[in-house]
Amino acid sequence: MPDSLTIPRTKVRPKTERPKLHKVILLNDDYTPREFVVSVLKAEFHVGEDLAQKIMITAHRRGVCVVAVFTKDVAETKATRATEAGKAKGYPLQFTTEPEE
Ligand code: NFA
Repeated sequence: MPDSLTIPRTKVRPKTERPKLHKVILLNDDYTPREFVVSVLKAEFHVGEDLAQKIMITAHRRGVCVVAVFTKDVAETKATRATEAGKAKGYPLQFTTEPEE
């Protein structure tokens, strides 16, 4: 019998699938104060003042802005926590998630 049929491969190809990333998206609204949006971005997403301002103003002008990407669970947890932070103050602030292409 030829070796190719009897000798098992010893070099195993490491098959590590990357988890699909999900975007957290900030939605604009007419009521949540800009400074509050910035404070939530800093607290929940650990971005600095300048980037938080940039994300907030982009959502304000364009309607939506991608905040960051994470694994599905982390994205959903952060979006929920950030939305709850607004709700706790009576604001309609909303964060959603969607899978990356
Ligand atoms: N549009 C809000 C305002 O003018 C600010 C805002 C920005 C809210 C981004 C939500 C998201 N006060």
